[in-house]
Amino acid sequence: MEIQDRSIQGGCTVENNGFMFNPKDRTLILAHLGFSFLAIFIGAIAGLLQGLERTGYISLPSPIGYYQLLTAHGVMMALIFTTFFIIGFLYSGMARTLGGNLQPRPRATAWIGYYMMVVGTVLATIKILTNDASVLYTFYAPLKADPLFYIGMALVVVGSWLSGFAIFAVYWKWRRAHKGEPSPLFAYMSVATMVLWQIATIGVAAEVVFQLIPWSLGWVDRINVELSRTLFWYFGHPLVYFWLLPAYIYWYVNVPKIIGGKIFSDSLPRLTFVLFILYSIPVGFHHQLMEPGIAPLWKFLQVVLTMIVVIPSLMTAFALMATFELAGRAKGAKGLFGFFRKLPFHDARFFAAFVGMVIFIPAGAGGIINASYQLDQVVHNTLWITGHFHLTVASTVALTFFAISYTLFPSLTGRQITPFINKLGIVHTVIWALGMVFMSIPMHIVGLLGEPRRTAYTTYMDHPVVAGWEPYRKLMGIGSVFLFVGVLLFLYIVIYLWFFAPRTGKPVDFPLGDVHDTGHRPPLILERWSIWVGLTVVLTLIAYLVPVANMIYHAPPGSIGFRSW
Ligand code: HAS
Repeated sequence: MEIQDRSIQGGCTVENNGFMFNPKDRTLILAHLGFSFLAIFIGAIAGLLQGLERTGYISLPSPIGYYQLLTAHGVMMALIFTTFFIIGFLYSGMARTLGGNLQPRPRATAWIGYYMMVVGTVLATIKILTNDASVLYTFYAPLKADPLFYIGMALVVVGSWLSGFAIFAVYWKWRRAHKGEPSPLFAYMSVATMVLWQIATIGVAAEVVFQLIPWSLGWVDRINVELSRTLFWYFGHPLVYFWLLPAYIYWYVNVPKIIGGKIFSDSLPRLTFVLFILYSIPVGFHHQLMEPGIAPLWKFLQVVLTMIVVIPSLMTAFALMATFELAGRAKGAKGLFGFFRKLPFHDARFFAAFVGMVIFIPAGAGGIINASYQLDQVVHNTLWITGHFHLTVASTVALTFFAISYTLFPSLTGRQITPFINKLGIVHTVIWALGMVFMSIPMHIVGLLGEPRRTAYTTYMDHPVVAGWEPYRKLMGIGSVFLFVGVLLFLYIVIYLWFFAPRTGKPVDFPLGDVHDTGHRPPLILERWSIWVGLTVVLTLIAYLVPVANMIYHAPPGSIGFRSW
C-alpha cells in the first residue's frame, strides 16, 4: 500500500497509509494482550518473592511456599504471558496483511479459543494459589497436582489449537483468492509458528489427557514417569521456538520498517521458519540427556538434530546484519561497521528489540553448550540452565515482546508514543537488561560451581562450598528487584498507551517492511505445508518411535504420586 504520511512521534518515525484495525479485531487482539499483561503482573510478584527467598534476602511467611511461588512464576511467565501475547500479536499481523481484517467465522473461533484459555488459566491459578499444584511449570511426575490444575492446562492447550485454526482459516481464504501468489511474509510466518505449535502440543496434550489426569483423579495408581517426561519434552523444546518465532517475525518484518530499511530477503526467512518446523520437534531428548532409560544412540541422534536447529538462528543473525547494513549504507554509512551508527537507538521500538538480539548471542552460545551431550553433564539441573533461559526467553523474547507492544499499541488505540513514554521505554529496556546481567551471569557462574536448580534456599548445613555461592546469590536477588521494577515500568507504559496517551487524530500504521527487491519471488514449494508437515512427521518418527516403544513395552511398574510440598 502507498504511504501517504510520515511523522515523528516521541522520537519515533511513524507512518500512516490509512490502515486501521477493524474494531472487532482490535477488541480480540487487546483481550489477548490485556490478559497476557495480567499474567506478567502476577508472575512478576511471584518472581520477586521467590527470587528474594531463594537468594537468602527474605523468609516467606509459613502458608506461602517457595515451590508454590516458583510454580506461579513459571506458569504465568513461561506459559500464560507468552501464549496470550503471541496469539494476539499473530492476529494483528494476519489482519493487517491478509485483507485488513479477520473474517467473522475465524474471529468467532478465536474468541472460543480465548475463553477456553482464560477458563483454563483461572482453574490452574486457583489450584496454584491454594497450594494444590506446586509442581513447577514442567509439572514433572511423580509430583502430583490437583486434577483441576491439569484440566486447566489442557483447556489452555485446546484453546490455543482453536486460535491456530482461526489463523489457518484466514490464511486459506486468502490463498484461495490469490492462487499462485506467495502469501505476505508476516502471514506465512504466523502460519508456520502455529503449525509448529499444533504439532508440538500433541505431546503435552497426550501426557496430560492420557497420563496425568487419570492418575490425579485416582483412576490409575501409577504413572510411567519416563514416558511422561518424554512426552513433555517432545513439546517442551518446540515450545521455546514457539516463544522465539514471533520475536523473529518482529525482527524480520517490522524492524526493517522501523529502522527505515528493507527486508533483506523474502525467501530466507521462510526457509528459516520451515527449518524450525522440521528440526525443533525431534530434539526433546537434549533435555533428558542425563536420564536413564533412553539408549545413548537416540540421545546422540537428537543432539545432532539440535545442532541443526541452531542453523536457522545463524541464518537469522546473518539476515539481520544484512538488513542493518543495507539500511545504513542507503543512509550514507561509511566503513566496515559504520552502518551501526545509523540505527535508531533512540527509538524504544527498535532499541528494546536490538538489546534482545545482542543478548541472544551469548544466550545461543549457552544453548549450544547445553546441547553438547558431555558438556551437559556439567550444567544440567544447575542454575546455569536457569541463567540460560532467563537470557533466552526472559531477555531476548521478552524484550522483543516489549518492543512489539510499543509498536502495536499506537496502531490499536490511536494514541501517540509521547517523547516521555519513548524515553521511558529506553530506560525500561536498560533496567531490564541490567536486571538480567545481575541475575543471569551469576546464575551461569554459580551453576558451574555446582549450585542446583529447582531447589529451595539452603546453606547445606553451612557447607564451605556453599559459602562460595553466597556472593552470586546476593547479585541474583538484586537482579530480581531490577526486573520487578522493569515489569512495573512496562505495565505503566502499556496502560498509558492503551488509555491515557494523547490521541493521534489519524490512524498510525502497524509498520511492516518492504522486501529489498532482488527480482526473485520466494519459491512456492515453501508454501506446500503438506510436504513440511509430512517430513516433520517422518523425522519425528525416526527420532522417537523406537525409544518411546521401548518405554511402553519395557515399562517399569510406574510410580505412585507424591506431594513433596
Ligand atoms: Fe534452550 C534448556 C539448547 C535456544 C529456552 N532452553 C532450556 C530451557 C529453556 C530454554 C526454558 O541442548 C530450560 C527448560 C527446563 O526447565 O528444563 N537452547 C538450546 C539450543 C538453542 C536454545 C541449542 N532455549 C533456546 C531459546 C529459548 C530456550 C531460543 C527460549 C526462547 N536449551 C538447550 C538445551 C537445554 C535447554 C540442551 C537443556 C539443558 C538441560 O540440561 O536441561 C539454540 O536454538 C540457540 C541458537 C541461537 C543462536 C544465536 C543467534 C543470534 C541471533 C542474534 C543476532 C544479533 C544481531 C545483533 C543481528 C545461535 C539471531 C548484532 C549486534 C551486535 C552489536 C553484534
